[in-house]
Amino acid sequence: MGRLIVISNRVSVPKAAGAAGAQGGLAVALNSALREHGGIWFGWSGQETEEFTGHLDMQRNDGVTTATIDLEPQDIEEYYNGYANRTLWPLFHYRIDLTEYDRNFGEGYERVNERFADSVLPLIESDDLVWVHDYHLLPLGSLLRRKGVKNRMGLFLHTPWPPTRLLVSLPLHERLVASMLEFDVIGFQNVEWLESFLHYVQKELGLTVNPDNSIDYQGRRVVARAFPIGIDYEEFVEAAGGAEARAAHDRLKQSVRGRKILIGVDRLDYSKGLGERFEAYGRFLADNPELAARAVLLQIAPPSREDVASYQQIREDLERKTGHINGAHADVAFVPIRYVNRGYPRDQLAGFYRAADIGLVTPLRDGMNLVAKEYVAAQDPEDPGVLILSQFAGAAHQMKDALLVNPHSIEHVSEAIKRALEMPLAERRERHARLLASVRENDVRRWREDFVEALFGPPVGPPAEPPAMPLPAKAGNPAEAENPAEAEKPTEAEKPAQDQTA
Ligand code: ADQ
Repeated sequence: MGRLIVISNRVSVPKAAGAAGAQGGLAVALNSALREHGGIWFGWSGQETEEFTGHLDMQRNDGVTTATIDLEPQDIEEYYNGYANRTLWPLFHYRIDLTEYDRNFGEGYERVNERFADSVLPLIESDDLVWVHDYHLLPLGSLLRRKGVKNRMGLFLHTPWPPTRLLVSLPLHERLVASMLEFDVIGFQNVEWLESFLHYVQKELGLTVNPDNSIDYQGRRVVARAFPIGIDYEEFVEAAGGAEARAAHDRLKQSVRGRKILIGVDRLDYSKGLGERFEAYGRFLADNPELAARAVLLQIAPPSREDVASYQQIREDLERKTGHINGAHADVAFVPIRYVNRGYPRDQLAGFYRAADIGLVTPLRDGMNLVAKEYVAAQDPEDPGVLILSQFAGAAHQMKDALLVNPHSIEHVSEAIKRALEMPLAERRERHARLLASVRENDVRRWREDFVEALFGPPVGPPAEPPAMPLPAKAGNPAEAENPAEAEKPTEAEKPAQDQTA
């Protein structure tokens, strides 16, 4: 059995033995996969160097080997702050209004992907499985193929995949997506993003999608599938029952003096819908003065990507909105929104979740959203809180027993808050039991086992049919890839598809 080579933008070096609980769920899952299969986790160190040397910093901690490289300031600006976070991130979250198309970003993105490929190449042995993560590294498979890598390679996208009509606004989109087809397995969070991808592949690249959603491309078969990510359920439930969590729970409960608690926990990102959430809470306060006096919203939102202007703007916007709502509804002994810009250790977070009567998870668009799953896992099953979840979070596909809301409608969210606060215990228990069963079953172990199994794959045979049309090496002209006949056909999105998330 081959080793696993995990490649992602950043690498989470395992903490020393005994401190493993301090890591995030995804890092824990990938580290446990690496321990099981052996292998290496490769990525950017997060550090700057004056001139790129390709020097690999290899470390071994707690049974896992990591290899990291440093990047030049220009790389960080154009690849990370630029193409990844100012072009692809907003575009993939349907925000073409925030998407910046700068040629230098595109060049920096390709340059850094090339640097990743050159640096990781010597680490890959002949029967290793290569597992690449996320939107930072979409062309990496193709660059590795060009350098002679014949291994099975997979890509998992943590974000949504946008509708074709939005994606075509990206210059050289055909080239980017065609490069992804050098992977053997392409994984998405749910069937909605998968269908958007398959629609694009048919309509813009003129390729045929087989009934099992595989794509035959240049003599190989590419598997495209939904692999919904989960949390480390065991670890989280254990954390929620520990002393740290109990202390955090009690501290929060005492501080609100019998009021109901609503909690939001999100990176400070415009995709998380925090502004709309605050407005909805303001509406709830205005429309329900009696209930309002008995509730408090705790919003925990650590800043992220602070070098990008749109992230500075959201921070200012939220500070203004909090001030406005608190100004209108606070009195001398009570502030309706507690807005906290910092991170907390996972066990404390688990305690806060457990203390909260409502989990308010209302992103405008989210690949999955693990906070929704953490909130459910942390509840007391005898007296659980209610999850209010955006219908536009990937998690909504699996969590139909939440109160699903349209986060753009402040009335809808405000009414859901009222309904959650008044929900009888029996209904809360029933909904929670079903949500919990799904969170437990679809945990992060299952996610990575399913993906690794698909990556092992059946022996790759010849494709059923030759590719529908060869792709131009550099598809710069959209008209070249247009195939009107394909556009007329029913798309995969219109056919019943197997939803892995069901
Ligand atoms: P994110 O956009 O970061 O991830 P999410 O899935 O919500 O979003 O994960 C956030 C994680 O950070 C959670 O585990 C949460 O507990 C933690 N976190 C958030 N705020 C915190 C705080 N103040 N203190 C401590 N921890 C905090 C991307 C995609 C998602 C997808 C994940 C995983 O955008 O859609 O679910 O990857 O694939």
